[in-house]
Amino acid sequence: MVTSTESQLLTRTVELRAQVELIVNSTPVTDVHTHLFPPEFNEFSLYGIDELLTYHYLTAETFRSAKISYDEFWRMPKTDQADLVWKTLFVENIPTSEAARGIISVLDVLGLDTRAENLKEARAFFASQNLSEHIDQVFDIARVSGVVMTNDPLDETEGQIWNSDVELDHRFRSSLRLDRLLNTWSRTAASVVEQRRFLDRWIERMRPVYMGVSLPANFQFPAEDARDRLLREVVLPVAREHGLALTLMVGVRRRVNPNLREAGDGVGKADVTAVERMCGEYPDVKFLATFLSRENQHELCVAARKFNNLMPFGCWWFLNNPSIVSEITRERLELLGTSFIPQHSDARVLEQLIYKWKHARKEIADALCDTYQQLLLSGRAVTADEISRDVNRMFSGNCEDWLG
Ligand code: RAT
Ligand code: ZN
Repeated sequence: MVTSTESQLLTRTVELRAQVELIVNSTPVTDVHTHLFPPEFNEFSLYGIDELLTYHYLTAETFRSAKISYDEFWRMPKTDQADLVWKTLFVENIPTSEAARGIISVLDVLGLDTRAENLKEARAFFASQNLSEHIDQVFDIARVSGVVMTNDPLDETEGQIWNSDVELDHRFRSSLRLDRLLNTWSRTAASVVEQRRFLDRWIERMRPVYMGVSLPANFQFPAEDARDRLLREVVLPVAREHGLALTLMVGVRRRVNPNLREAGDGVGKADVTAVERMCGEYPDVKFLATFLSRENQHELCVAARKFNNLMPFGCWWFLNNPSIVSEITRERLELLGTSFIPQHSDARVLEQLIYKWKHARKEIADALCDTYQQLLLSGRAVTADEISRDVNRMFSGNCEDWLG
């Protein structure tokens, strides 16, 4: 039981640990990068057991154990795919991977059978939910105060929804994804003036909290290519004019195995100095950065020490495993204090918020406990108030500073 008052020095390990866990588990978080959408976005708004099980992290794992060809799998209806994923990863095997354990955490929190032979009970549960109440419940359980969506106005269906004057639930904020603009060279045929107008128009329409792009492992800045020209002549000036941060997600190798479809992307070690140079050349632009390769994490911390317009965020995609989240969070605390955003969920399906934040909070709490414990051994105790200040900064303060 936690007995200390907010301002009392926590000099005993048991009390310190209890306070850190209490605070980390109860502090609301702003989720700075997701692929979630509110119900007004129709087929983009994903929830329920079939969507959870056909998440691309799990389809990739299923192909490693199920005896099925790619074509056969993709020809199946979604419910059959979900049945196969369940049978393969949860019945015939123990769900040890992070993505598989995530499903267990979700089922458990929602009071569903984690050892079920089939999906009957889970399907009935999700079918009986009122979507808007269910969204409230999930946000509440995950203690997520708001999420940033990933919005691509060049997607025809999404563009139409935006053009229909959709009213957004305030918990879903938008971000303008620039992958097609910056990574698909055909669009670069348009003039700089047209490209700027395009961005201005969508910024006006969507009111994004940042512009974002995922970049390949071989990303360079400066570079002799169309992306460099677009960054310098279109994106960075627009970011400056609108006071919008630019989010860089570096190190993805797209379609390493196209047979896996959405699950077919890989990772590559990138050059952090490219981001350093951009931060140095554009000191009046704020950058959020995350790298996909574990090998880039230390260099990213060092770059952030050199450029205070650079905010490292999240343990992205293949890094979102407890052992790596723990390692990266500890490294960041040691090099950056609390001036970073420890995690984003990257959730695509609503209920993933539950497990991604539950698992992340555990690693963040453990890392913070050890940090304060070491500080105590060095001669400085902390209070519950001070812990709250740190956690609020990491869970929402740093983010809001960058999103403006
Ligand atoms: O983590 C993922 O779900 C990836 O497929 C990507 O969406 C990645 O997060 C991205 O935003 O490009
Ligand atoms: Zn993403």
